[in-house]
Amino acid sequence: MSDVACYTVSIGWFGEKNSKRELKVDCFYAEGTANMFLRPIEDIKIHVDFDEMRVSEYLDREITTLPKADGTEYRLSHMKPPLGPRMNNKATVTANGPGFTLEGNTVKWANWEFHLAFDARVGPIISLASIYDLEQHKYRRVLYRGYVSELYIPYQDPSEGWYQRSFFDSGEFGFGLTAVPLEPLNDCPANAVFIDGYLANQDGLPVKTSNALCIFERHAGDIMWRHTESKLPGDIREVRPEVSLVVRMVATVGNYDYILDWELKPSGSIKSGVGLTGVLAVRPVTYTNADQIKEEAHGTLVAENTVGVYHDHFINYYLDLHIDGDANSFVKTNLVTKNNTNGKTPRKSYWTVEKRQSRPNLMLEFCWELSRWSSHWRIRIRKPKLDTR
Ligand SMILES: [Cu+2]
Repeated sequence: MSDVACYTVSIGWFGEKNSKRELKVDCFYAEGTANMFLRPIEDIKIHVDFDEMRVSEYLDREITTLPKADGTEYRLSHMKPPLGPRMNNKATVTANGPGFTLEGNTVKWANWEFHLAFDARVGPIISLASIYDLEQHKYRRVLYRGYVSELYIPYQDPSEGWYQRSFFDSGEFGFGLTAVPLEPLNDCPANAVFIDGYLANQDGLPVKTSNALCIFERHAGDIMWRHTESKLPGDIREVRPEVSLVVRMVATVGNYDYILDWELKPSGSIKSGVGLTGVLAVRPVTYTNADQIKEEAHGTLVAENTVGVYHDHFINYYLDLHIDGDANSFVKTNLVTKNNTNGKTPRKSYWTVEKRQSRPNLMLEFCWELSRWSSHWRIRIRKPKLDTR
């Protein structure tokens, strides 16, 4: 019994005329683990009337299955090798040097290993990204190849001089070709390491872009994972700080500056982001005040005689994921509401998840759309197609 911990939960209201000051008691079995929430003692129903201070309902005639304690421990101090106290240090190396190593174009940091390339068209390419599995003692592939494959920017002014303004910032200008030298301390933090980029010009001669890429550890003060357990004796508090490795490049395409970030996290996830900054492409107009606009302006009056023209930025990603090999598929989940009218339970509706699986072995192209003037994000997933190369 000393390993059993219980707490009270509210019982809800399902239309009863007279309800009591009653609570339900849920119990857990903490034997062999501190993760008691993974060992619920299900199917024992205990209701307590708090006005009368007595158990008002008790039912234990159901068969109870108790999930095993193995593999549920989260306290580093209680984990066996190769997990255990040292695991945390792998992600927080920072005191001496950059915390990662660079051999040729291979980056090793914490439990990650990946190849970094600089391409004339798409800029940074992350490939062969693998994460070290401490239990299996080997690297496991996560991403075969990933990059921003294209940006499509159609402006929405059909008038003369503007109707043809639809840009492919990668294909027409080239993210690598428009990469600009990164400024230490401003474009990248003090702990960043810079890498020069080399491309071939039209005569085949090498052209150098100094500080084209930077790599740095990000300690943003965030929490990767935490839990406090106060229902067990001697409060447990486990916290892992979020530390990640960022690869950054900036492409200045005309008036726009794109900040391309690839962020690798010790949890095994990869976060990619494109930051949009720079200056606006504007159209001069005769108006000085929005009240003077009578016909369609195809934009927003942002200053006297100045319209910021409506447009989108469609950001396309090439993501060839190889999570533990190439037998991957993409599953899209939707929430579906279900009505529950069988009378077996007081609960009348709930939602469930419907999953749709795409073809296996696919290459995904994601498309992020950012509508500049509506602060509105959408994610579209193109019909998957096989990578034939
Ligand atoms: Cu824009």
